[in-house]
Amino acid sequence: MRLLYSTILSLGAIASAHYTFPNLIVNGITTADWVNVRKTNNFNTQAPVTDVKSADFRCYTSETQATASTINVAAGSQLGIKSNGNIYHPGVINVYMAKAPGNVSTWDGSGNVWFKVYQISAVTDGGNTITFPGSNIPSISFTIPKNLPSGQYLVRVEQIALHSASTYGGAQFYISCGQINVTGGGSGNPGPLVAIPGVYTGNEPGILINIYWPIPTTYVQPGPAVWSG
Ligand SMILES: *[C@@H]1O[C@H](CO)[C@@H](O)[C@H](O)[C@H]1NC(C)=O
Ligand SMILES: *[C@@H]1O[C@H](CO)[C@@H](O)[C@H](O)[C@H]1NC(C)=O
Ligand SMILES: [Cu+2]
Repeated sequence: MRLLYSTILSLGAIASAHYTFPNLIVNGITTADWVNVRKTNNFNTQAPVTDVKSADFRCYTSETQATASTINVAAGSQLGIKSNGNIYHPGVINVYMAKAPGNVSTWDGSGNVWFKVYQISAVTDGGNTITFPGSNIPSISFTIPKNLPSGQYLVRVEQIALHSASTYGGAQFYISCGQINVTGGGSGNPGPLVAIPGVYTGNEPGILINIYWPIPTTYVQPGPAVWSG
């Protein structure tokens, strides 16, 4: 009986566990938890942000007030962002970056400064199926554009979990901001630039959506176009 009870308890813990993004992967090496990523409010609870207009929608650090150490990443190389578990909820991924005017450690990322560098959208086929290639993966990896100007940046990942997104505020955002120093960059002009929060209203067809029934015929990825350099 006791065994059964503790099994049920731990199943409950797993079901509500969610996930965070505490690590970067630079030159193939995974950084330690919350060293190069600002420690988010949910480092313990792993609970998502659901208010796209809240201050925490940017880096989710209102309680921790965290900053991080800045790690060098060469332009043109791969940057990974790792979850503390499988990214198991069905959903899509966006990665945004913003260039700090000075020391990124003391910068809050406010203003129309964010551009999108990467996304993993949903795959649809006109209404038979919808699949999520950005789910059930342990990490996200993308190329820092070769002609991105050198300097210090915030890198913000969001996974938009869509399993309960059919009512307003139901989409769950799993967010982290890392701090990187891009080296050997170029003279590109990243854009379009958006503010975070501000980029979404919560009514976007890719955020307020029932992914189960009827199966969506198309999917519109939230946010601006990816700047690929
Ligand atoms: C940036 O600010 C942090 C926190 O105040 C400090 O520890 C770090 O030395 C500064 N880095 C540079 C390059 O000034
Ligand atoms: C960023 O990289 C440049 C070029 O290697 C270096 O001079 C600078 O000190 C680095 N800044 C930080 C904050 O790491
Ligand atoms: Cu969850």
